[in-house]
Amino acid sequence: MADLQALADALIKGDRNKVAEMTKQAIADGVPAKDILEKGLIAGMAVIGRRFKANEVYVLEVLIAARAMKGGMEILQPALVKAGVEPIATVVLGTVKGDLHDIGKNLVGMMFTGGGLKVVDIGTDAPAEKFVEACKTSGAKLCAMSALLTTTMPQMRDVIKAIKAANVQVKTMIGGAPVTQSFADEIGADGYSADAASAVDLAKSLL
Ligand code: B1M
Repeated sequence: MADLQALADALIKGDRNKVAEMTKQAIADGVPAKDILEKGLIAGMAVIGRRFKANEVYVLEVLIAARAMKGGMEILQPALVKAGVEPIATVVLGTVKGDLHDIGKNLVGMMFTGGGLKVVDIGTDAPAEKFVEACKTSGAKLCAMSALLTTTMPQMRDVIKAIKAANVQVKTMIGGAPVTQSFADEIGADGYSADAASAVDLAKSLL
């Protein structure tokens, strides 16, 4: 019988082949897809998130675990669809206009996916209209923005203004090295988080 704790442990170790193998085995054993997702893959990613927050693991380990998660998800996806398991919600994620930094954003995206959210990644250098359009077309409940430059932080205010002007009903959250809670308060963002692990907790609390 499939051991979901062992699946979580393989993900924590970033062992992509083992994660793929064990996901296949769990499906073959008739374990519900939702349990494989929540007690195996998401549980493993949550541990990585906590360790990352506590500085016990570094970016590279998170990337390797996320790659293993992706491998497992590819195998699990058809079973999830068949079982009617929906993502918790859709999140639009992008780096704001004028800003090409995407390592942190991608990490946040991986943690979001690892937390059971569907991510619509609109990339870098994304103008306000692109965020608004993506939120409208995807039916997202959350719009998440990243900025790494002090010069591009004001773009976040523009995105929030554009969302309000278009009357799109989404919560907004921001992050990135120069961003602070007081800046979030100043521009009317619904939330701010300092790192990728907190970002997924914040996203879930906003939804
Ligand atoms: Co740039 N760069 N860069 N750069 N770069 C910084 C950010 C800088 C601090 C370096 C420095 O001067 N010390 C500085 C910004 C200064 C400032 O404005 N305060 C800077 C500069 C000036 C520039 C250029 C202007 C340089 C030039 O051309 N003169 C230029 C700008 C280009 C542009 O964007 N238009 C530029 C270019 C680049 C590269 C292209 C070479 C490359 C980016 C490659 C890429 O992303 N694909 C690059 C890099 C790599 C860096 C540093 C070295 C590393 C950034 C990084 O990836 N960190 C950076 C210096 C540094 O930070 N030490 C620097 C790792 C990443 C995991 O952390 O992105 O902070 P971070 O993400 C964290 C959190 O911030 C948070 O979670 C992540 C994980 O915990 N987070 C969120 C991020 N987004 C979030 C969103 C959330 C929540 C949390 O919710 C939605």
